[in-house]
Amino acid sequence: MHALVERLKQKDIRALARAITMVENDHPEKLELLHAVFSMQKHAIYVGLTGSPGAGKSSLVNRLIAEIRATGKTVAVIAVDPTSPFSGGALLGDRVRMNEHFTDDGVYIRSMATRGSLGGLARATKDAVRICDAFGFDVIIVETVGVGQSELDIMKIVDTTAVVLTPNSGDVLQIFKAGIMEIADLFVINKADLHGVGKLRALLRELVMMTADKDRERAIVKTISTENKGIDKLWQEILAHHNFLYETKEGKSRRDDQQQLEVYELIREEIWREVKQFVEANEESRPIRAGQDPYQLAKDWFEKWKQEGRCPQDGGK
Ligand SMILES: Nc1nc2c(ncn2[C@@H]2O[C@H](COP(=O)(O)OP(=O)(O)O)[C@@H](O)[C@H]2O)c(=O)[nH]1
Ligand SMILES: [Mg+2]
Repeated sequence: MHALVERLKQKDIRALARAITMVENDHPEKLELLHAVFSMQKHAIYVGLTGSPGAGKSSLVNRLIAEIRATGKTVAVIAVDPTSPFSGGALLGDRVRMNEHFTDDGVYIRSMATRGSLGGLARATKDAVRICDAFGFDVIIVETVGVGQSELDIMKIVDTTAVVLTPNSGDVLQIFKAGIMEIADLFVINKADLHGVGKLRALLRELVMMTADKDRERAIVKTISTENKGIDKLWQEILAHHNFLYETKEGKSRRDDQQQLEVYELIREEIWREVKQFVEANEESRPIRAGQDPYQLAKDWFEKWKQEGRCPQDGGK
């Protein structure tokens, strides 16, 4: 472990890949690694791009990489596909679209896929972002398909979430239903070369007003990633939102809330792990069967764990 951390400090790219694989696989020494990594963080700019498949997220990321590199900053991209159990499929397409940056040392592209639970993927992605930060990348971009709860969790990792929509696709409704609207910090109308841009923009404006944020109005940016149009504006808006978070009182309190949520989440995970272990250790004598009242069972087991399980003989491990 110590050796791996040292190699990360030396900016060994293979150590970076290895470290991310460790969090992806929930390696037993993961927490030790993350603890070391946490103090190495340099606080990069964390950006998330979400939206329906085919909206043009990967094409946008590819253009953003060029835009960011032109300012001298380095970029890591984490492409997450919760719908795919393998790092193939859609991500293969992403690789092709981001191909031109493969020989650039200032760019690192990594895909992550579901190994265990979706919740686990969100956690692993967050850890991967921190590892990339500790490694020294200036900007970290997370790309994910916006379809459900796991994407919401994944997007909680980043500071600035951009929701990518396209004209005439009906994806606004889908994204609205999935609750993605609430986590959007800015909207991107990509494929602005297609018909229906005005209509989508009007709809988004309405939504932005309806769900008005008292601290800051959310921007709507038009892009044509195939023609490299609007990318500079998109990057400016990302930076503006980042500045809001880090330079204003409202932004600070928002980050505090975020931090609190993360701590609660980690506590929940720990408790869950312990209660589950306790139940499983007792299951043989008191099995859980189909058809039993789950509410009562959950209550009973939790009570039993509080009384007997919290101070087990092995010191709470
Ligand atoms: N007309 C048009 N097509 C685009 C634009 N941006 C991306 N595309 C195309 O949309 C398709 C899906 O793009 P991709 O970046 O893979 O979408 P993702 O699934 O959201 O990552 C590709 O064929 C792109 O070439 C755009 O601004 N205009
Ligand atoms: Mg993609």
